[in-house]
Order: sequence, then C-alpha cells, then structure tokens
Amino acid sequence: MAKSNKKTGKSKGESTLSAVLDRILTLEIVRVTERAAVAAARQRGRGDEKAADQAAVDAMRRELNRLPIDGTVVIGEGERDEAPMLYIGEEVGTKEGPKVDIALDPLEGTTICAKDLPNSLAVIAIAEGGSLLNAPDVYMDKIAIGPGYPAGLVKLDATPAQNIKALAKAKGVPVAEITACVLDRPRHASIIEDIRAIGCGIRLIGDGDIAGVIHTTDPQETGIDIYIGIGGAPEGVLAAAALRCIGGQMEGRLILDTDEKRKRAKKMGIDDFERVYQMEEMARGDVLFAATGVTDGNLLSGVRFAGKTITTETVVMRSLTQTVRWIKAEHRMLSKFK
Ligand code: VTB
Repeated sequence: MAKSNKKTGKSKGESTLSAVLDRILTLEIVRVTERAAVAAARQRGRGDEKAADQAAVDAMRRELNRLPIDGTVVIGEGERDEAPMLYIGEEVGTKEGPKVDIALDPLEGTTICAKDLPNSLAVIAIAEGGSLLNAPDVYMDKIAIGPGYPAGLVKLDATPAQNIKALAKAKGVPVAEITACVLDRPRHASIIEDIRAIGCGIRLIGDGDIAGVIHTTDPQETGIDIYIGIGGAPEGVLAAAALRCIGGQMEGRLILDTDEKRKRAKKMGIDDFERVYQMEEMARGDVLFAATGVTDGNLLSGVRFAGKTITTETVVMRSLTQTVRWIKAEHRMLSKFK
C-alpha cells in the first residue's frame, strides 16, 4: 500500500486513478448512484418523466461534486446547449484527485420509472481521463453477449439470424432456447422478423437497453442471451463499461446519418463515421461501474421506502480486478438524505 505523506495526507502515487480507485471510489460511486436512485424513486409511477429525471440529475450532481476527483463528464445528459446540468464537458468533483472521465445516466429509463415498469437504473462509469469514448448523443447499433464465448463470436456485420445461430451453437442449445433482447421500436421491424424466422424468442423492452446488455451476462437469472439493436450511443458506452467489468462481448457503431450528426461527431474527435467499436475501444483501461435499481428489475430490486428506512440495491464493479459487489444498503431517513 502507498505510504501517505503526513503533511498533505496524500499517498504517494495517488494522482493516478488506479492508486485510489479501489480504496476510495468503489464505495463513493455507490453513494452517487444510490442518491440518484432514491431521488428518482420518489417520483416513480407518477407519470412525470421530467420530474423523475430532474430529481435524479440533481441528486447525482450533488454527490458527484463531493468526490475527490478531477472529473469531466464525457457521456452525460446531453450536449452543453441542451442540458443545464451534467452536460458533456461539465467538470465535477472536488478537483483534489485524479483526472477521470465520467459517463453517467442518472435515470436510465425515465419512461419506465414514470410508469413503474421493470429495470430503470441510476448508472455511472468512471475511468482514467481519455479512456471512455466521447460519443455524441446519437443512436448506436449494438450487439452484446455475456462471458464464456470465443472472441468475435457475434458481429454487427453479420445478420441477427447468423449471430443467434452462432451463439446457440457455442452454447450447445437449439436456437429455440436462445432469447434475444430488442428495444420495441418500429425501426427494429426487420431485425425482429429475421430473429423470429429462425424460431428464436425475443424479449421486447420498452426502454432500458443498458439493463438489456447487462442481462446477457447472466442468462440463468435474466433469461436473456443476446442484446441486438439500435439504442442511444451514451447508453452504449455505459453498457460497454459494465461489460468490461463483468466480461462479455459487445460491438457498437454510431449512426451518423446526417451532416449535422457527422459534424457533432467530428467535434468530439470522431473521423471514421462507419467504425465498429469493440467493447474495449468504448471503455478502455481500468473502469469502475455502478448501477442502483430505481424500479424492480431482473438483477436489482428497486428502491424500497419503509417508514424511516430506505433500502437500495446496487451493483458496483471494476474491470481491473473483475470484482462484482452487490450492495444492499439500508439508509436511515435522516433529514440529510433527500
Ligand atoms: C434506448 C433506451 C433508453 O433511449 O437507448 C433509447 O434503452 C433510444 O432512443 O432507455 P429511442 O427512445 O429514441 O428509441 C432510452 O429510451 C433513454 O432515453
């Protein structure tokens, strides 16, 4: 362990993320997603997506600004002119700590939360500065599977049917025993047709494709083997960060189909508009990821309010060690916990 300097209290080498990551940030980021989830959950089922999102954003920002990091939001609530808080480029943290990239979604699945449907989450990923793909808020074509399969088994450049057949073969089961997760959107009509034509079942989800991707890592528990389709690019980077920690495979391709989108991408340093990003290219180096359930989900229960106690469930993980911690926390209702 690094020796600490008595005068400054800083450990030798603590300017790098790796040195402080596990010791401090693992638990600190749990607080961040817990607070965002609790704030969002107070608005759960009330039909007001905006209010739920705003509550989550406020709470997450407040907590983030207490962290001993020099953080920059690279995936956030939107580009600066459209998001008043936690926008891409916003600096967060106390500045007394390592330079880090932050990808966040204070409330992933605002509609799910407003309707109290399954799998809305408060989500964050932290990595060394320059390690997370700076993606504009456009769509991304994605494919993901869990751990334990040969590298390159599924590819965006193959058809959904080809990918599912390859997966079934590698898993040693008939295609009929594979379940694909797809966002229920008209744009996916042909993907859905292609998948159903080979006798594979589809779980159609209304929102929440970060959860959809994470669910591929535990088919036994979630019933999902593969995620396919087009969702948000920010959600794609966050999902890649999660998979880096648990293991699995993912590819993503930004959909830059207008000049305006290509211009925005260029501003973020993206020159190759057709590029297929591997999971490791979307989230490089040592990555921390945390998600707290807002509504009940397949892997995490939602926030519970019971008199003076609030219960939250969070998964927090780190790519370097691949440690996955499940944290069930009971918070006493002190006036501080808003
Ligand atoms: C997906 C979904 C998200 O955005 O990424 C989706 O998983 C993509 O956008 O929860 P469309 O709704 O336009 O299809 C979310 O719904 C979050 O906004």
